[in-house]
Amino acid sequence: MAYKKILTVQDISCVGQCSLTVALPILSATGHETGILPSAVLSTHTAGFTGYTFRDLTDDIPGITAHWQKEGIKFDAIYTGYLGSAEQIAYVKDMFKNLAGENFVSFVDPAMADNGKLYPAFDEAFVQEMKKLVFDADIILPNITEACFLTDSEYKENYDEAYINDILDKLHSAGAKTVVLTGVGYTDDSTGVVVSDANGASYYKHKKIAQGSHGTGDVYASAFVGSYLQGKSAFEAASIAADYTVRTIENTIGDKDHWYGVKFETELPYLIDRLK
Ligand code: PXL
Repeated sequence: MAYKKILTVQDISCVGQCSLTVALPILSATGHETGILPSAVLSTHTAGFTGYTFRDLTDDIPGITAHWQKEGIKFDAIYTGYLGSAEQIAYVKDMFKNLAGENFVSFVDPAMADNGKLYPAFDEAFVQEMKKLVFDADIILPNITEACFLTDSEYKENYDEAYINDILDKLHSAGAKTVVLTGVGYTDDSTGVVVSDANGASYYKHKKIAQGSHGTGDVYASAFVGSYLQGKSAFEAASIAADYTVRTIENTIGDKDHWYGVKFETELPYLIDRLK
């Protein structure tokens, strides 16, 4: 098994099973050392809760990274998720340069939108900054909504392969290397993921669970990053992460009180088994 040193940059939603409270356990379960850089601290995530607190940690980041540089700390990979401000995007770009070890891989989940809409904390200025980061990264994991914002494409609920290929072409033309496009479904009862790079695109189709779930983008991206860094190809990692995420959703539906996230913890043994 590989043992990589990863830095993940995303928020701490203290309650709600997303971002760091999902990424850290999943990356640990996939066998990697994980350093964290919290972008913000929220009492809960912003999808469905109201009145949450939000402490932006942008001003702390330069001091933290400067200390790491002084200590000579480098990472095999950096994986970014939900960021606390547009200003943080430039800081992350610097991290890709200053904290990169040998054979470094950067992963960006442009966690900013879903279902055709930006999350409450973000605006068009954030999208413009995010464009600078995604086209600098080795692997990006947008959902269709995020891919539309990144390529100035119209968001559609119903679409065909030509629509998806057009978005992928635009992402690659703008500089994207490997794209893992999530939530791509061509039938009512299926969804899937397209992995696209300079050699072409492959589609992994899987079961769609009717009920929408929060935090599954973070579960998916974390499982992908952990699996990829275990030496799986992007397509294998995308398939493993998809199968794992489906299981976490299936594990949660039926529990009405658990509307805010998925019970990903009890499926970790499955993910670990898939990596053996
Ligand atoms: O799962 C994405 C995410 C992460 N962090 C915060 C969020 C969301 C989605 O809404 O609100 C704070």
